[in-house]
Amino acid sequence: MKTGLFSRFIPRQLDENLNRSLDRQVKLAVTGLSRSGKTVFITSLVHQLLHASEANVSQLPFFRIAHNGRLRGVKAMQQPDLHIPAFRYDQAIAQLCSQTPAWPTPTSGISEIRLAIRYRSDNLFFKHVAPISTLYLDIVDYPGEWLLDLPLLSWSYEQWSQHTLEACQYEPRQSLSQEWQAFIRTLALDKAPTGDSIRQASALYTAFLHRCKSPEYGLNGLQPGRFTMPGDLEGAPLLEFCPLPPLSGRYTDNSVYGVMRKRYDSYKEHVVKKFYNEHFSSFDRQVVLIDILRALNIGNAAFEDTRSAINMILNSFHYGKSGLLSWLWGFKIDRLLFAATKADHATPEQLPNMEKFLQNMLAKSQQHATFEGVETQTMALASVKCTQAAEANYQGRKIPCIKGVPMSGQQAVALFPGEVPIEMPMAEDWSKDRFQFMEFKPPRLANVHGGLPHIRLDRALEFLLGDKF
Ligand SMILES: Nc1nc2c(ncn2[C@@H]2O[C@H](COP(=O)(O)OP(=O)(O)OP(=O)(O)O)[C@@H](O)[C@H]2O)c(=O)[nH]1
Ligand SMILES: [Mg+2]
Repeated sequence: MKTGLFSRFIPRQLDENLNRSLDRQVKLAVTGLSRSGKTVFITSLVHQLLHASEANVSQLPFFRIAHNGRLRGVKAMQQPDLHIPAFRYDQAIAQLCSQTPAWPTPTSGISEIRLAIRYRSDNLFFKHVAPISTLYLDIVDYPGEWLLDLPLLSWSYEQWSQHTLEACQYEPRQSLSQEWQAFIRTLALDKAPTGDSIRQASALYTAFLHRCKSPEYGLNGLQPGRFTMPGDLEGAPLLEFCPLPPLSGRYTDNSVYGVMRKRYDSYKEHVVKKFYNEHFSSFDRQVVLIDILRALNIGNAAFEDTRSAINMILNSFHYGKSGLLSWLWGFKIDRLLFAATKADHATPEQLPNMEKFLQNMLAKSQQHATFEGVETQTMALASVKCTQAAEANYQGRKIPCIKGVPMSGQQAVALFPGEVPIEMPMAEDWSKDRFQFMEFKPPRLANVHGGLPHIRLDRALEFLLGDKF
């Protein structure tokens, strides 16, 4: 899964690797399930950096290099992989900062951005030899659905089928998968497929995944990722297969089971491995974005599903300390930030709860990373703050609330969206309407160059990049 030794010695690769070994380049993995806030996070991060050296240093008080005046300027550069589309920062920012602000369009393919960050070194040696240094920052954006494919790399077709069919023994998957399961029970798995049974089985399976993904159920652990977000593979036969129950007897490659299995292996080889090798095999830093409030809103099943999907994905990354020869042996992630996104959906005094909740939710993954020598942090943040803190009178008492324009409305409303628990709710603690975290429109900004309003994005930047300057 790592890049071959030979390819490391072609000049451009060597140059890139040397830059990384000398701490002049950082590859940041922005990881998160679909709709967790990756594109908005990248857009806001780029926007904050591009404007950081202007008059608005007060926007990023905890990003030290900006605050102490050592940041000379930041520029978007041509990205290293010319065959990959550029991240459309300009489009996303135009949508966010228009007269009627809108959220960026959901992502349907891969894109990449490289930033050159110029700064004044305060290193005792470099200060005299090369007072102005440049750090290159590479970020990739992609649809969250595709992340769920990474675990497939270590699963055989039989293992994946077993995993999926086991999950379908529980609600809501059990009811939602009825039609597909009934259809595959009619197939003679060890015989050659008749008519277009393979296509039909895969269409029913895909329809099942789409139902699981709908806002009503909000499930995330849906594989293969391209079935619900095909990108440029829309309609390709590579996407026509589905899991099947185990077959005890012998079967040929031309049987239903053999054909499905072969397509699964091709999908892994041509889609997942390519995606992993090109974009996910070599990161230095990682931020994992999690929309815990949405998961809490939908209910127990969605919450458990989100938790297991994230833990599953985190197993696909390399964690540990990268040494001086890391360009030879492969890069590893040495800083990992777990971030609860959209913190502006909760009242400000709930932020510590959000952070503790996230710590409890991902305790196992965090412990694993810490054991491997990775520095980890947990943070509640908002890439774009859409609400203001306010107070409301309720039965003669003042209670904290937030004020913002809901996605479905035109006027600002004030509301108390609910208390974020610290511990994981037990199955019996889930009651309908316990949480009412609402989605908001982006704010209308008077001055775009002042930087987008945010919550703790500067702390995130400091944790992810601060030690590189
Ligand atoms: N209030 C608030 N809402 C946010 C914030 N970030 C994201 N959102 C909301 O979450 C939605 C999804 O954000 P995206 O950044 O597009 O999510 P994504 O992870 O890129 O999603 P995919 O591209 O589908 O994988 C947005 O359309 C907003 O409604 C934030 O900082 N504050
Ligand atoms: Mg996106």
